[in-house]
Amino acid sequence: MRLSEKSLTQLSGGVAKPGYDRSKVVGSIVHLGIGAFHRAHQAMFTDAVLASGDLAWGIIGASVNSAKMKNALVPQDGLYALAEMGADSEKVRIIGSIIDVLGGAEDADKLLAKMSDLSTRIVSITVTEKGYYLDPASGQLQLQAPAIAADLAALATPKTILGFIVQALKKRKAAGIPPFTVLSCDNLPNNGKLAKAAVLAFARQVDADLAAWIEASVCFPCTMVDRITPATTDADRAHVNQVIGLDDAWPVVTEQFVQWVIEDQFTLGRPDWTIAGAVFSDEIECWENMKLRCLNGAHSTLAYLGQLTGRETVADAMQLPLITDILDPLWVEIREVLHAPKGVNPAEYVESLKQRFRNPALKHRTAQIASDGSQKLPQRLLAPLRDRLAKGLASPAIATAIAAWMHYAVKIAHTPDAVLNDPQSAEILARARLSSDAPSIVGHLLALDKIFGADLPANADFRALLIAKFVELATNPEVATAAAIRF
Ligand code: CS2
Repeated sequence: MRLSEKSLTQLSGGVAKPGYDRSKVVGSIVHLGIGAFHRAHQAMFTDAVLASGDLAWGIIGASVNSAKMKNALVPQDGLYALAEMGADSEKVRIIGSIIDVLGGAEDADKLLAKMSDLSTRIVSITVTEKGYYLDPASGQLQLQAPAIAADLAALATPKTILGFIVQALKKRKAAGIPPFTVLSCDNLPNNGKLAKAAVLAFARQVDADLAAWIEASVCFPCTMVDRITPATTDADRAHVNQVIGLDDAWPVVTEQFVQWVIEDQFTLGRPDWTIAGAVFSDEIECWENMKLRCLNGAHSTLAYLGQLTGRETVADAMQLPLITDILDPLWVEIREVLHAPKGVNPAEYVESLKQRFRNPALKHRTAQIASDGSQKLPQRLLAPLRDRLAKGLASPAIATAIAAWMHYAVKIAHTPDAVLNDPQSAEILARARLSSDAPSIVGHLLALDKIFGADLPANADFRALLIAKFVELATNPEVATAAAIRF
């Protein structure tokens, strides 16, 4: 029997479900990018707020270019199972905070109308790094990107999140309705500031007065979000459905750890997410940098090295001494230039990450994390690298991690039918194929200025170190790089 409001009475014993009256929940948060991460994180925090009796904060989830989630969740009245997996225990519960789901072109008008309405107080976002259309190295909005250019030419029918946000704000301004808060929950440093920069750059192309109004009156709080949430597999679906005793088309499997640190700046109020452990803080930059560099930087390193050594999951990759012997010094290099938040011991933080990465119950695929390297490397690995260069410190472990990304790209470039999942794949693969000689391959890839800027390719010492690490990986018998490389 399909999971739904009605079938909740048939739920297996011991599985928690919403105890509040969902028909009384007011939809005041529109979430753009309703994937597994949002459902494991913000929707879970909001569920706790509703359970505390404050029914003012229901979520309308949306995907601007796909109806897949809508088709899975609408027949279930927005309900889904969240399985929180520890190394040897699991907790499964039903989350009720998503009260409607919109998706794809067919719902574009409805989504825009909802975002333009006074009832929408927060527009939260998880669209991954590439959804902001910012150049990774410079942070400039990619006005030439076809999707952005198309939205600017036909703003009444937007297709990107920037188009939706700016058009909805334009309508609110025209109707005298105060703006919503834009709450970025993506893995970017200063995510609120980047969201603001992207929205303003877009709005300036539309109307200077509108841009000035947005700049003066819209809040874009920064947030640090953390919960390791792999894409749901068929095996996860079968397992969770067996536990709950009902059919959930798209359950979420996540870890037990969760963290959310938020800057407290909201235009039209906010839920009390502290009920589920969220923290409001002014120290967001320190929290974000620690998480992006220590967790995500190590994650990307594990992903590329894991892909080169045949390790399918993060937990598998953590078992390989070759990889942990690179990760340990990587964390030291990152920590040496880290400004940790007050009261946090970075060494303990890193120890806790090791435990989380080793969690065997999470089948987090290295291939999933290896995607979108062009968007991830700058904040995860190149930022600490630049901090170290500024202090005259060498960074052999960070260089190894970047060399691993290069090998990953080169290997895909030389494997028939292999796909590099990255918005810049065409440029990366073309460069990866230009030469088979190690120093030239490194040189060609390092010249990708949208990723590496102008400073890193110009640094002769760093380039030499990177070439040495690239060769070191290629000559290691445990590492399977492309066969064609010459030294
Ligand atoms: C991962 C993140 O896929 C990736 O790039 O590094 O999704 C990571 O699992 C989350 O940031 C954890 O909070």
